[in-house]
Order: sequence, then C-alpha cells, then structure tokens
Amino acid sequence: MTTHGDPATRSGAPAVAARTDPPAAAEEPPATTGDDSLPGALSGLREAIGATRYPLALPSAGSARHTATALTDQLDDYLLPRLARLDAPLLVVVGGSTGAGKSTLVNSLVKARVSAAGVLRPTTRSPVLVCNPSDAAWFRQGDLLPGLTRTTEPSDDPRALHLVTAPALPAGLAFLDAPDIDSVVDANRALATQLLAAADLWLFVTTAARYADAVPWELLRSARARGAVIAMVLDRVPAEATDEIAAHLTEMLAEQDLGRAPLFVLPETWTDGQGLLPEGVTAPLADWFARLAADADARAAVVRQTLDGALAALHPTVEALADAADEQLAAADGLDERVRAAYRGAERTVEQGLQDGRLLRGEVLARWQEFVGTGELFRTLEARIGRLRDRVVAAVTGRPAPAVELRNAIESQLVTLLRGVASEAAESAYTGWKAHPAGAGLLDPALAHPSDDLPERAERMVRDWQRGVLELVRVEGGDKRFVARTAAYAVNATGLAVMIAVFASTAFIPTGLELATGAGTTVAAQAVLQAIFGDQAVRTLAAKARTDLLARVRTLLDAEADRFLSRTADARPAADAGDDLRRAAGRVELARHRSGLSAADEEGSR
Ligand SMILES: Nc1nc2c(ncn2[C@@H]2O[C@H](COP(=O)(O)OP(=O)(O)OP(=O)(O)O)[C@@H](O)[C@H]2O)c(=O)[nH]1
Ligand SMILES: [Mg+2]
Repeated sequence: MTTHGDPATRSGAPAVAARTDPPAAAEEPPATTGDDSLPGALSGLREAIGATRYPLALPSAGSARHTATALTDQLDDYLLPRLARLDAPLLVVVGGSTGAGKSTLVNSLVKARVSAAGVLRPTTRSPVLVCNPSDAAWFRQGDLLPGLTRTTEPSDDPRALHLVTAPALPAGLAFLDAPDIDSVVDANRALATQLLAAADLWLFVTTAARYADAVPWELLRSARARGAVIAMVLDRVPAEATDEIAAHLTEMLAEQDLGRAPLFVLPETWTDGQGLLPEGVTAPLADWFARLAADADARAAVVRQTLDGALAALHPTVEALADAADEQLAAADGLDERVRAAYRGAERTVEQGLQDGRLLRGEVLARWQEFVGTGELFRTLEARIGRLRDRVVAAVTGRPAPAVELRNAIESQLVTLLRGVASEAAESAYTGWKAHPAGAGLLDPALAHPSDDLPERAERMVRDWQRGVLELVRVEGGDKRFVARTAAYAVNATGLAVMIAVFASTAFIPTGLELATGAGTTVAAQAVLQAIFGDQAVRTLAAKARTDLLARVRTLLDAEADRFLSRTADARPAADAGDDLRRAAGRVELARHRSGLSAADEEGSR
C-alpha cells in the first residue's frame, strides 16, 4: 500500500486547493428587492434557468439545454439543501470506471456487504447510500437528491436510492456507491454525473488497467473546475507495477492541476467469503476517512470548499446559458426578418400593381370597355362626379350584366395577383428558413405554399373591399337626386369607376396598343378614364379605396406570414432572458461573497 500525500497532516483536513478566484467585480448591483440571501439568490437563479428554453437548433442549444438541466439538478440535489444544512453529514460519492471495484471498496470500508458487487458489467445500476444509523434520518427525509425515491431494498431502478445503515461507519460521513461513469448504459452515465454533482467529496476509483481512459479525466477536470474536493483510489495494482503506475498517475494528476488530491494506491488482492477486501489493504483509506469523520472542522472545511467551488462555477456556466439565450433570440429575430421581408415584398408587388396599370389589362380592360359601351353617351363628359355618375348610370341602365362581369373581372384579377404574391412570399420565406440552421427544424412542407384557404379568403376579401367601395360612394358621393330608383345603379356604376381608378391611380391610361382596336369602344373607354382621372372627387374616392384595399391586403398577407411567425414566437425566449440569467448569476456571486463561505474555506485550507 502506497499513500501519496497525507492530506490529514498537510492541512489538518482533507481540504484541497484554496480558492483564489477574485470576487466577481460589482458589475451587477445587488437586488434592491427580493431575497438577496444566498439561498434566495440561488432560488432566483433556479427560476431564471427554468424560465429559459433553447428550442431553436443552434450549435449552442444542445449544450445549453444539457447545462440548464444539470444546473437545475445540482441546485435541487445539492446546493440548496446543503446550504440549508451546512452541518449535515458529509457525503462521499464513490465514482469511477465500470468494474473498478467501487462497490467492493464501499462494502469493505463499512465492513458489510451493503452493495452488490459482481462480475456482470455494470453491476450497480441503482445508487446505494450507506451511513451510520444516527445519520439515516437526514438522508431518508430526501432534501438531498430529492428526485431519487428512497428504498430499503436493493433495486435496479436508476431513479431509486437504496438507503442502508452500517454501524461500522462513523457518524458524520456517508458513502454513496454510484453506477459507473463510463457505462454502456446511458441512464447509468447520466445518473453518475448527477450524483457526482451532489458530492461533498468525490472518491474517484480507477484501476491499473483503466486509469488513462478519457471519460474519467473529463469528469475529473470538470470536478476540478468546480473546485470539488477529490480523493483518488488506484485499485488492484499488481505489486510489480505499483511504482511505475503510481508515478504515472501522479504525473497525470499534476498535469490536470489535481496534484493536491490525495492518492491511495491499493494492491491487487483477494476478496473474502463476503466479497470484502482484507482490512490491511483498505486501512490507510479507512483511517483517512475515520480522521475526517472525527474532525467536525475538517468535515466543515470540505463541505465549504466543495460548496463554494460549485457556487463560484455557477457564474461562468450561467454566462454561457445567457449567451445561448441571446443567440436564440437573435436567431428568432433573424428568422422573423426573413419572413417579414418576403411578405413586405408581396405587399410592395401589390402596391406596384395598383400603380403601374398592370391590373388594367386583359379581362378587366375588356369588361371595362364593354361596360362603358359605345362612345355615344360619352362624347362630352363633365369632370364633375355627379355628371360623371349620370353618364355612367346612363351607360349601364338596362344593361346590368356588363357591370357584374366587370366586377367579377376586377375580383378575379385581384385574386390572381394575391395568389401569385402569396405563393412567391411563401416560397421565399420557406427557402429563407430552410437555409438557416434553426429555421429548417421549424418548417413543414405545407409552408412552402400559401395556406389552402387563401384563394377563398382572397375572394372574400376582394368582395368585402368592393362592398366597402360602394359604401364609400354611397356615403361620400351621395346625392339626394339619386335616392330614386336609379340610386343603386348610380352607386354601382360610380363604384366600378372608382375601382378602375384605383387600378390606375397614378393617372395611368391604357396605351394606344391596348386600345388600338374597336375604335368606337376604345375611344369611349379612354374618354371615360380620362374623365375619371381628371375628376377630383373620383381621385379622392379612389385614394381612399386604394388605402382600404392595401390595408385588407396587408391583413391577408399578415395571416399568411403568421404561419411562420407563430413558430418562432413559440420558440423565442423572453426578450430579456439572457440578461435575467446574468443578473440572477450576479446576485448569487454577490451573496456568495457576502456569505463568507469562501473566506472560511481559505482559512480552513491554510
Ligand atoms: N481479486 C479482486 N477482485 C476484486 C477486487 N475489487 C473488486 N473485485 C471484483 O471485481 C468485480 C467488480 O467489482 P465491483 O465492486 O462490482 O465493481 P464496481 O466498480 O462496483 O462495478 P460497477 O458497479 O459495475 O461499476 C467483482 O467481481 C469483485 O469481486 C480486488 O481488489 N481484488
Ligand atoms: Mg458497483
């Protein structure tokens, strides 16, 4: 048996490195409201962590989700209950590679077969906690590791904690035999990591064959970064290789800044009928723990060091969460912007379509020409709305069909335009998201096209608009003379003229090419158009009708864009989630310094 370093004589307690981190500058003011005690600050942090999600598939999201869960677990499993009871028994979590002999070692230290040891890997699936009978009440009440169900029988359930008492184990100290950290069983690995985060002291067990494995070193590094108190057992070392292996491991520990962790080297030996190791082999380790159990100050120093280390590690860890939350927000904004740009483009196309006369072609133009009829009645048009209306009324009197057809032509022209722009916008928003790492995950194929009921809604929207125009004409262009039987025609005809004016609202008049044929009709049509555009009353009505149409188009397209935007809204963290996290971590950091935990630790390890 070789013991490298004697922690008990070095510091009077197995406390390890003194923490030298400077106080996290007063970057955040202390909370002026709420509970600024350390437990209060930790509860606030827990809340801030719980309130933040990382659903968008960004490179930082996976590890943020993982970290958030691990931090919440650590707060619940260890930090909050430990702070509430600083004098509770010291918990030694025995962790390490599979089959390293962890259970055998725990059984041997407590001189009873409390945890099954075996040849089948992994043997330990459900953690076993062994303590002196006088400490059982504390562990049974479940403040520590509250997510694990206490059992009195051995179990294979990874969410169970088998509680055993052993009179041979002194009071004030408990061992938790954990599943293997490098398990082929996922649940084992996750549980082992969670248990280690709840340890006051991590007794890391490895063997001559396994000590260079990568996984344990990763965990050791993170435990070191957390300032946890660690002791090492190199188990089952063949006598002839002891010096060489111990020297190599010591070197590795020094390289990882773990040189001050006590190292116990146990030779390969036999187990007795109960599966226990000979007392002579475990004696140095047993003595070390006996001294620790007997020395309340030493135990308190270990607890404070691990606790303060874990608290100090919160700040940078939460900072990474806050950054990830900011990235989620920025990504959600970026995705929204792609959608908004696509649908703004659609709106602009409609607006342009209303300005460049594009809509005043084909069917609409033909129906318009038909509607105004032959030129006879339009040779001399007055620019007054009332007169114009007279003329138009005269033109359509007795010929309602062309009016209906014109109205339908306007409707279908607009609907066609809307379907086109909605298709383009959906496609552009879809492609924009597909090219974004966080966007692709939010898509479903239907989003590449306008919604199924878009044509129906567009038709309804255009008809509502047309009704609105007629209402406008009725209200604003109302003239008592037309309240007679011709009123409906008058309103209808003027309304249609206003709609046509909307389609050509920048004084666009169809070109000679469009109007080249059918001289009589086209002259009349053009004359009427000119009359319409020349008329201030019609221009005013048209401007209102145009604004109304664009507002309705916007509403329609907004509903289309919402199919995308609702997805980011569901995913988006609160606007200040990142800052909330930073503030909460800042408060913990301040409370930690005020608590004197770190100062006590520095004294303890001196
Ligand atoms: N000869 C000898 N056998 C040992 C020693 N330590 C453990 N064993 C045996 O090695 C096997 C594994 O030991 P366990 O104590 O179950 O190992 P473990 O680390 O708890 O394993 P998991 O729970 O699966 O991670 C058992 O068959 C033990 O009897 C030792 O020092 N010498
Ligand atoms: Mg085991």
